[in-house]
Amino acid sequence: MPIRPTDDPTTKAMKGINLFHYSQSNCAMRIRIALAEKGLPWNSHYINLDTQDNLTDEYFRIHPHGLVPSLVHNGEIVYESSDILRYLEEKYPEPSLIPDDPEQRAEMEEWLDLTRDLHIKVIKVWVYGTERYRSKTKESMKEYIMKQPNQELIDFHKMTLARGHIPQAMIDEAAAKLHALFARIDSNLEKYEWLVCDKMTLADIAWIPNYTLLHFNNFPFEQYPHALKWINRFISRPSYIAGVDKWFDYVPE
Ligand SMILES: N[C@@H](CCC(=O)N[C@@H](CS)C(=O)NCC(=O)O)C(=O)O
Repeated sequence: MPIRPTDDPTTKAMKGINLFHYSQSNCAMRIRIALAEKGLPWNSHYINLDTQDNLTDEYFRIHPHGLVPSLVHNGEIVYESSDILRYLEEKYPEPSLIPDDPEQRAEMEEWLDLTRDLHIKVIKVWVYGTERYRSKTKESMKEYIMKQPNQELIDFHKMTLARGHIPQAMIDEAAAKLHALFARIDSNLEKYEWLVCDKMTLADIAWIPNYTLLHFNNFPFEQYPHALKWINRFISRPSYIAGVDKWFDYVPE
């Protein structure tokens, strides 16, 4: 179980489920959806990425890279959205969000790992690249470089600030990977009702927020009709409304 050891008395004293999150983070959406699917009450700790709330010393005591989401559950810290999903499943196994069949379970794990491994290289590169978006300024980048230990993230944000932004070849490569992934998702959904079997699992919860993010940039989901049916079914679920839609209207204090 990926628990981050801590001696910090404030963190250790936190009771219940405490989620550190940001409204529009796709990584945070998956945790809010899972909590809603499991019907678990939780305390919201809003980390406003627009004002770099993630770079405070206080938040680094929880997340070693100052990213969202992170979870403090009865004083135990867990970060990385796929690990938080696994943690919640272990602590709160009902209703079950894992397949009964071991091969399908292995595939679910693969989808969880993929969303972690591809977050910067594929999802972020394509989203930021297609709209030439920057979430940092040259000024805010100075503080980011000083505090962020994750070199891949520093390099990514620096690239978005460079004159040519993200090179087109990288964006094209990310697009090709996304198409391959959604073709695979589509073919799975031709066989099953959900991504790895006929039951909703953590794989579905991990991947639906990638749809949320990509569709704002007009990723051509119409090419994947089985995936589109799954998307339409998912986005009308109460867990999606509570975990995603509701937070788009959130105004930080
Ligand atoms: N693989 C991590 C990625 C976390 C991540 O990159 N979160 C983004 C929001 S989706 C973030 O906190 N960005 C702030 C930054 O880059 O400074 C996870 O799934 O938890």
